[in-house]
Amino acid sequence: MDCIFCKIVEGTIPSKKVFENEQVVAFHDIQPAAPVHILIIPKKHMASMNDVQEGDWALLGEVQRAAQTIAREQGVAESGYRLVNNCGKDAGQVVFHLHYHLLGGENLGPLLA
Ligand code: IU
Repeated sequence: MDCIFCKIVEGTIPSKKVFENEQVVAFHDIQPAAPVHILIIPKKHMASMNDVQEGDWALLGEVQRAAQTIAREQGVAESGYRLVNNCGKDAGQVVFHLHYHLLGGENLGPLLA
């Protein structure tokens, strides 16, 4: 599988991991767009939200559970943060392994400027 995030899951490509359990991994984005910018991914490969199967919804719940934990650990739970999934070309998705961006650490401004 030629997927960079699968390689991060396997550990064959290094990353600065901040969270890992059986189903989910989270690591620092290499090009942070905010003081806190963490990518949270299911270990299971799925290209985008369009590819989520009926049996995967609990897994996405685990991704969001991880986001809650990571936000606390990164110190942004109280100040606030944004959890973003880009799905497909028009949203600017460039890595086709489903992921959520956890962004915070500053006032992020309106989502749609
Ligand atoms: P997007 O939602 O697919 O547009 O976001 C992909 C993100 O993955 C983007 O913010 C990149 O900086 C980030 N990223 C990374 O952290 N490590 C990598 O090896 C690669 C991309 I390729």
